[in-house]
Amino acid sequence: MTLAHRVLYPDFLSRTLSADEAAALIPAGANVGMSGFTGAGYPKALPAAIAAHARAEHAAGKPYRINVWTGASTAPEADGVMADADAIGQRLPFNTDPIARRKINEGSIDFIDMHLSHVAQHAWFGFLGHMHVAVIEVLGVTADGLLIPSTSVGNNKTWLEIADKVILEVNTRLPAEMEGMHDIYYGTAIPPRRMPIHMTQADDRIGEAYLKVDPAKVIAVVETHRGDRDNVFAAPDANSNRIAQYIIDFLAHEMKMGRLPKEMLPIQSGVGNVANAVLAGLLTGPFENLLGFTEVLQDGMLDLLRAGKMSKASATAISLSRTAFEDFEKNIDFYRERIILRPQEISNHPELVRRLGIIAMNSMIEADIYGNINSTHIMGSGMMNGIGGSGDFARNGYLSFFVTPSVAKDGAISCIVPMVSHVDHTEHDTQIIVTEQGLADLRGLSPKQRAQVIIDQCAHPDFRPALHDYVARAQRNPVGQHTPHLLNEALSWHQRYVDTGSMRQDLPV
Ligand code: 0RQ
Repeated sequence: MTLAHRVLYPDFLSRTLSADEAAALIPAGANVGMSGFTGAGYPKALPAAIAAHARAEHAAGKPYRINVWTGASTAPEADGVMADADAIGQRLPFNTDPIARRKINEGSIDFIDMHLSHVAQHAWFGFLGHMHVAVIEVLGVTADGLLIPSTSVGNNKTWLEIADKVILEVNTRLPAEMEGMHDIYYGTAIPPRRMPIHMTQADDRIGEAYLKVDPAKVIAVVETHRGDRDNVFAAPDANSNRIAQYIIDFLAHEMKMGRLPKEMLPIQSGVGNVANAVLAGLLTGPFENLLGFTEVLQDGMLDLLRAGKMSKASATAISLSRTAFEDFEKNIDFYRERIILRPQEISNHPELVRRLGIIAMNSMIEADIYGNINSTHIMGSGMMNGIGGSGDFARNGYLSFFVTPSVAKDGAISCIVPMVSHVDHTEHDTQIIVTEQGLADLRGLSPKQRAQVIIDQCAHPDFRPALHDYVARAQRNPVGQHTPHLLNEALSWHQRYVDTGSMRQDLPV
């Protein structure tokens, strides 16, 4: 399909430029809002052109960096190429690209790690500064000038509204038949007296199928003909399967006890292998007519939809492996009836997460004995990916799970520690912690009770004695017996790892 088949608004066709020509319109220092969420719907031609432009400017002795705001992570063709060319000054709100991660941790990219539901509103509150240019991937433009969104919606609605200028990347490879799958809500406003969001079911449609843009702002239309990155997953390993089974057994028990309604509650699932293992477990589990209310729809949820186990899924992005995407394209009429893609301010909205009673499942780096969670930092200082949507769902969900294997780096690191080296989710937001060792249900427990349950159920046996010893000695500390700690030791496990390459106490410090 050519650009002329996708862009039916004649005025835009006359604004067609090459990616290089369009990149040259973005000045150094610009705040640029890009589409893209978890490897879906990101611009594929402009970032490489921006990187080439930056290299040429640097070679001529001119500084050139732009600030890149997206929905969430993109791909090597976007974050990767721009970071490699030192074209990114500031980056928000989430990143998984290894080159960008290295530059963030070296200090050459300023990274702002934000709750994904906050990004759009903080931008239109004016908290982040002025947006100069938006670069948005779309699947087409209607004869009326409305934009057919791509495989992610993310913050595109907001970027199109607040940017001075807009560059549209029209992707002629991704299926135009996605038209009608999106639900763009235009009812958000600045306080005071905001209206409630009228959604009472995860599959309610409350908006419109198209994004709007002021045609006067569109300075370039660029064609691209490439699919999203291949979001491939390893098959769930033994640990992931055990974690998944604990969660499924727990949900079944909660239902039996009358603490979960018979029809279940909508499911949010983070990304990664454990998340996919839980979804795979649901495929053969006892629950029917499931609903998804999540941010990223991955292979596991597509499987549930195809099998009829899940009736509808709401997300802001559809991020699939190549094989799953082929199935999605082939059966697009089936999936269009069952998938709703919304702006991330809605897919992750705390008001909706709480009202709908979402069951939230997210992975973490480490938890401490009292239930504080670190989702983002390695040894307190190095950034991994960012908090993403985990906080939007964890604080407001009906049930909130955090999962991890009990050890990392071949057993050198305990993922259950005396005190987390960075806090993303406090003890107040954590209800259930699960590792391959077991499940700790922390609801209704005091800090001291939580410590016993977390150590006994979730810590690896190799680290349990040292954790119990820490707690026992902390409980003899006269300073405070509510959340007993030994401040001079609380982070010593991390320091030992930094010094020796292992948290194990049998190694010399
Ligand atoms: O490092 O690759 O160098 O070996 O951390 O660990 O076990 O592969 O875990 O891919 O499931 O990611 C929390 C990062 C988990 C992810 C996190 C090392 C480990 C490895 C990755 P290597 P795994 P996963 C929805 C919700 C925040 C955002 C979120 C994440 C690497 O889930 O980014 O939840 N979450 N979003 O070796 C030091 C420890 C460690 C450790 C693991 N305790 N100390 N290193 N590692 N545990 C999605 C969005 O919001 C878009």
